[in-house]
Amino acid sequence: MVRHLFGAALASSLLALPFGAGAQDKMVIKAADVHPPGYPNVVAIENLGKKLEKETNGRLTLQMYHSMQLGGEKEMIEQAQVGALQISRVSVGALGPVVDDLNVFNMPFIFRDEAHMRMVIDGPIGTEMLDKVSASSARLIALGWMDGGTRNVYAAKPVTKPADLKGLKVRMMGNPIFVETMNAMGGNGVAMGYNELYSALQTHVVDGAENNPPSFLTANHYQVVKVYSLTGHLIIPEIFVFSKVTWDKLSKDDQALLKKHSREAQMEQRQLWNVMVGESEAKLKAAGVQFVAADKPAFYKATQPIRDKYGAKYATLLKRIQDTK
Ligand code: BDP
Repeated sequence: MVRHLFGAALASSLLALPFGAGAQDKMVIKAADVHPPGYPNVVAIENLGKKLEKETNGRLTLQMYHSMQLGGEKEMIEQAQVGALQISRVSVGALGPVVDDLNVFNMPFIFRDEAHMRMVIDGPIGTEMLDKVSASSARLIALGWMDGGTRNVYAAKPVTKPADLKGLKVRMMGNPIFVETMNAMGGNGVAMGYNELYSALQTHVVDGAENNPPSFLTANHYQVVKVYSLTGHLIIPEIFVFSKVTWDKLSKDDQALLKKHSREAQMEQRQLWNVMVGESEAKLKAAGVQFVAADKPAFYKATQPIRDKYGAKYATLLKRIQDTK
């Protein structure tokens, strides 16, 4: 009887081994992005995966679900929160409703230019913000930043000044700050997922949207509306986050490895981004898209109420952002 029990216990513990949550187990890290293969953000995360695979002799591998296979960014964030997905690369715009601290980056005309934004995310403020996300109740570990360029309005007609937006329904990312920003700019902001936008443009549910040149190109929105007005109202960094549920199961060494390669991915995406922006602009122009200069100071002035409303609680941080040179 005793022998029998012992034997059974041994057999079950042996059986349990390959399926346990031990630190040395194999793991497939699922990553998701709304963008297609070849997009800088997708490539940088795939390369992070290749490094992990090499350095752990295949124990850790990464599988990329690109092109909105797992839905829009709201859905991707939710899946990472419950551990159905490990890495979500999303716009800070989409994460703002989950981690309010991030909304400081979601205000219009907060960064002087892209170089300024990069200095902020690469420096102490960037690190503090990643830590804030990880320490929040969002159940996400923030690994790194990416460049999301400058967002400009696109529609069937030029938008050079606030009056041009009158009566236009313009899709914005799902965050109240953006809808209010578009309303302040003179249009009617409509919150909608990126995954719904192409058909919304086609069916005139919205008249236009706003984004950087690589997204305008790769999401094929330029096939529907062909005027790209350089309003430059938003420069929003992007972020990639890791599911905390899964993170807590990783060994300290694996966590450190992920953090190290995340910083490298942040820098690699930057190089790819610089190239992609130039290529996208050329392709858009070749496809007949009209690039139009806009009265940025007028849009800056029109959006002052948004900075006043949302910026008050970030006064100290905003000063540090402005002082970053
Ligand atoms: C793109 C961002 C992506 C957002 C998208 C959007 O890279 O993360 O989902 O804009 O507008 O520029 O939703």
